[in-house]
Amino acid sequence: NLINPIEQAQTPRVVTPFPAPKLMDLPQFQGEHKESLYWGTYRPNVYLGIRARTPRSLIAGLMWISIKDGRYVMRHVCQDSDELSKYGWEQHDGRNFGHQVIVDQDMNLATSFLKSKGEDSGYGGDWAVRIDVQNHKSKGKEELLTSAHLFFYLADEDGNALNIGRDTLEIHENSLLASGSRMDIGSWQLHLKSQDDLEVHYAGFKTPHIHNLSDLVQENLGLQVRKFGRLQLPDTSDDSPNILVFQISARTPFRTDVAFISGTGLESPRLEERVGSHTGTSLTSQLKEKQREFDAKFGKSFNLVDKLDSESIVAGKAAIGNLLGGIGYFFGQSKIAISGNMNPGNHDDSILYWPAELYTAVPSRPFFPRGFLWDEGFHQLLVWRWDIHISLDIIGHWLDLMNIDGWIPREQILGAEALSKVPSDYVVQIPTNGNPPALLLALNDLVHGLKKNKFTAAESDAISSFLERAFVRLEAWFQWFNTTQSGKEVGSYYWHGRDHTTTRELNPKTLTSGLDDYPRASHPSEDERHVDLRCWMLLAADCMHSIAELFEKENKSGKEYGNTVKLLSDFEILNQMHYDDAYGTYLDFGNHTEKVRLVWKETMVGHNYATRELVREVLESPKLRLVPHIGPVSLFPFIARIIPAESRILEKQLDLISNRSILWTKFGLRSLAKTSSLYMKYNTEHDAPYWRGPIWMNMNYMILSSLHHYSRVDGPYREKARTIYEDLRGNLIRNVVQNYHKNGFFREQYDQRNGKGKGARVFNGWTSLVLLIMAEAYSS
Ligand code: 6A9
Repeated sequence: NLINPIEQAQTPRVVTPFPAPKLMDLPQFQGEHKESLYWGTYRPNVYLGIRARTPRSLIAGLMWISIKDGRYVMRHVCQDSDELSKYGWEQHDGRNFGHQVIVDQDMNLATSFLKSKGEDSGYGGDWAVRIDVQNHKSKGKEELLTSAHLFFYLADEDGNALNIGRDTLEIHENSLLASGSRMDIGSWQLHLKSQDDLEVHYAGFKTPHIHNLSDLVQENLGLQVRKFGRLQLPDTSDDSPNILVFQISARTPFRTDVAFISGTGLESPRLEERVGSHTGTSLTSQLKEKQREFDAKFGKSFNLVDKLDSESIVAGKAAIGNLLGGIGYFFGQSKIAISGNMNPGNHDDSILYWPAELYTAVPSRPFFPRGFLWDEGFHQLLVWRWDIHISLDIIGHWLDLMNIDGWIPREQILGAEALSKVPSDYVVQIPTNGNPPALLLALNDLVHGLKKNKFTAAESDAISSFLERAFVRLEAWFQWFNTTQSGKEVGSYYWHGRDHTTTRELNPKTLTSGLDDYPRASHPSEDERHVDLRCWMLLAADCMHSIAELFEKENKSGKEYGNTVKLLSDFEILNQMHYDDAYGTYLDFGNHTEKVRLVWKETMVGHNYATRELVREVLESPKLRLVPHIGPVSLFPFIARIIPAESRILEKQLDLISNRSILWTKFGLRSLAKTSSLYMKYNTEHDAPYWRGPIWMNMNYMILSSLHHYSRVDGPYREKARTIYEDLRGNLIRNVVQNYHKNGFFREQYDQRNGKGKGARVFNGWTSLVLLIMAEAYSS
């Protein structure tokens, strides 16, 4: 996607791509690799959605009818308000296979996905979907529930016309549902097979607005009900439809297989054989085989045997299954703020980033089905242990989103489907704002793995050539942080972009840090020093140094990184800048007062109206000082392992972590000390505490990882670290696993008072790190 020079002259700098060869153009991402990842369940925002990794794909998906309060409702897009008691990929290998279980009131649906490449297959191979439908009880609802209606659709984002199979009503004689042809894969056919007594109806539509598919089907069906009193698609179509929806109705229980076959020779006698091998008993045995392979690979990758009970292992499989099954492919353009007020929700002007692809895992299918920069770093800690090539592909996509300044937008809202989930105030990305370079956590693991010869030859080659090409981008990324986020003093940093004008927030948020409302200095200023960012910079410098070493780039830049590492890991300087002896921990520094509160004020609007609003009252002038809030931020030097093993400060940190009145709970560590003045405080009238108490898995994982480290290096506090490590590990696993089995889901955070999951449901982003905790897999 090179921009021609004339266009480039007019392109604002902020939307100019970083001028270096793209990672995704590396040979390792072409050819067989690319083809092997072509089709997949890459639409995590719907309960079951398939597409190819191409900007305008043929997409497939599933809807079904459920009954709520005596009314028919359509299920399609993952929505919390659907109140499904369970859904998610209990197994998924990120490539060719997945098995999802869905429980919607009395209905149980299981959806399996299988992909394979045969001799005759078109580009990307063939795939099959199996849907099993059962009723598990039907108290008094017998009549409504003994039959079920599924809607399987195909839609061509490119607008290509799809052909309807010869006669869907005679599906048992002729399994063909639809056919067509595309540039990418050639001719294709969709077949449906079932042993059960099914009825199939269809509707065809021509429209470019594919993200509204649920409405389209619902309206069409509603019309049929009103006109003819039947819940049945009309068996008619617009001319040259690019969307075909097939209604599959049957008495429960039933099973149906859908096979997508592509390539030449679709008219040949082999076709029937190919359909056969993607459906029925042949599909059953292939799915069983894939299931076994998944289990074996799970065992090999995470090695949990003897460590844990079977309940934990089931949850561990769901952790990786859902993370991999949640990987999506997106295409579109971010909106970027260019001028004026840089605060969220207050953007007069925005421009579009270049059209870009993103292959990424997502934090949560129903709530946040899109890419988030720092979340992805944590996701990759799991993914690289499962499949290095998928992981490099994901990290490569992210690094290719870097602009000429070395900036990567934090939240990626690409394409109409993604956009439809985000309130307009939150769409625009601010190019002066950062987000932790957590992708380096994963890259750092890979670099160390390379040095220790942990990978196969093919993996090592892939990682090396990746790092070699990534290096200039990583340098630019480092420079972006080092120049735009630096503080007044050498070796100090702060998250730029906090709002110093707001009068509403009890403590102005720091969305950039990823820890949103975790309290910082009460009055944002240029004098701030954020201890977490300082430690991220150490990690970044250290990672750059290791990569430079690897390629013997012992030149200027390699040395500079070495010097930065020295500076940022200097214990004395760290202590001078951030240590508070009274609290025995590390703290932010800034213009701060503890004496703030929210109060209701009446303000006049014009002459007649008075409105009441909650505003901040400052009861004492702030002054430059250490900011006495204790939480994960205070523990970053511990996380970064800067503290020497024999230091008394290490003992103090361990005491802080294990202190029940401060951070410790039976369910994990709080995100803010119980003793903090802002513990569990609302930030505005509507902004409930988020990182002000509840337990978050990513921070707990990082702290646990360091406890593990200090329990293995010699020193006077080794035993102490070991005991705390084991207790914390046990608490985290027990609570997440119990919640999973009781409520069916992983959650965004856990209540520090009773362990209950809260925030977004189906949060299989970094909460999945519980699997690495089970496996005791940490960075070296
Ligand atoms: C706002 C409102 C439906 C918040 O997991 C993604 C991020 C993390 O990166 C961040 O550290 N989450 C954490 O503090 C979720 C953020 C969602 C922002 C979307 C739009 C949506 O209303």
